[in-house]
Amino acid sequence: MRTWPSPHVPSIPGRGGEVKVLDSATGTLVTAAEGPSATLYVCGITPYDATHLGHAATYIAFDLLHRAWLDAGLEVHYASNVTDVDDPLLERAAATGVDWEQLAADQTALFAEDMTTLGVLAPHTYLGAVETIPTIATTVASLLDAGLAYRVPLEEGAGGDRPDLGDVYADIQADPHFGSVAGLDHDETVALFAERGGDPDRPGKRDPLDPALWRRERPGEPSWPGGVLGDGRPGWHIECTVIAEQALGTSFDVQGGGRDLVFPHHEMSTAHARALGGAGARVHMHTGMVGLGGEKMSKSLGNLVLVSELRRQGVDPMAVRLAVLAHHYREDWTWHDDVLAEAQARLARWRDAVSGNGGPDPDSTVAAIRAALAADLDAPAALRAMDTWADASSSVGGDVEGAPGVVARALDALLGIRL
Ligand code: 5CA
Ligand code: ZN
Repeated sequence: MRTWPSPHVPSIPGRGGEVKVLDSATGTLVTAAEGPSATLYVCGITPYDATHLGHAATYIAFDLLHRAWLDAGLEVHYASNVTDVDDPLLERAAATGVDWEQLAADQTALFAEDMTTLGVLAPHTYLGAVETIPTIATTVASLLDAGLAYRVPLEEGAGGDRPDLGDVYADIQADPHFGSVAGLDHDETVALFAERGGDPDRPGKRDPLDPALWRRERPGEPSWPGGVLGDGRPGWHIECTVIAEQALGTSFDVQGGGRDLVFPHHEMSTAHARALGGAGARVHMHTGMVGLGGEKMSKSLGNLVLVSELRRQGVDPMAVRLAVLAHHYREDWTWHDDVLAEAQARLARWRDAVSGNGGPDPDSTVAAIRAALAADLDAPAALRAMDTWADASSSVGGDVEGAPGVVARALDALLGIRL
């Protein structure tokens, strides 16, 4: 999958400290990566209705982590995926009468444009589900061989010319550590599983929570050769397990996404990683949900504000980024016009403050921004530090020559805000 061009990260004097983040699996503050390298997997989009502000907020949050790691001198490997075939994408294409591949291609391209304008560093490995199908099929076959997965008989009409080969499901009871990510009890999880794309009532499953690894061909659905599995397409969770493993190895530092992915997606993809003999992510990070009009902003509800629509209206993408950064990444918050207006005013104040040659001493401001980011990516505190510098610059001025350039480069490198 072609990625977007990464923005340039200016080099700034000094070095940031070790980055600590809240591990949502344990609820504790942990070192995000021990170094000297850092590995990050962030779940990518399912390409329809992209890019709404909830998506933007999630990718900007992990972009802060990426930038803080670079500033601390770590060598970062960032991987992500595009779920370019899955039930919700096919359902949307069918409902709107468009070709599913065209929908996925158009929305993936739009997402890349949005990420570019928002100044998000591109992943180093960026893989679509479709292009990864051969590896996923081999992996699922290996889980069947190991007795960690099983076949479920198909309904009448499914399975093409090999209806005897069923769908394949993972056996979660075989995993003693199942539950390590979300920490929910079994009954809570069954309800969530049904709500978030799972099929607890499918006859023939050993446990209602067992997730699909391979779905055999169905009339009207796309399918690909699956070798011993029979033609079909991959399940969602195994897609991320395989792509993360291919890019980063069987164990890596951080897996991230929005909080709606904690269960089932990250619970299941981590369980699959263990079934394959790895550990998956050492740290799990989840962003809060951005809402609109009192509800989570979501494609299924249709209450969306799209980044591309704001761009079309002439809104500066840096104001959108600043509006997102005014909220801590773990916070749930609501998008409304005031949030954008405040960010636009702030951006104008900052631009004004860096327009001269001199200003207040920048060093303590850069140090405060670095410290805020190292402490669980506290972007709002970083913005307040810059506000303090900008206020001082406007009210009392300052005589440090080149100070505006220093703070502007630090904002660009650390927060991705280009003034
Ligand atoms: N393709 C899968 C992940 S493998 C997927 O969840 N795609 S998505 O397009 O539905 O979401 C992409 C990312 O945006 C996910 O990390 C999701 O948790 C996050 N996200 C979706 N809605 C919101 C929201 N309202 N607020 C914050 N993040 C959100
Ligand atoms: Zn994922």
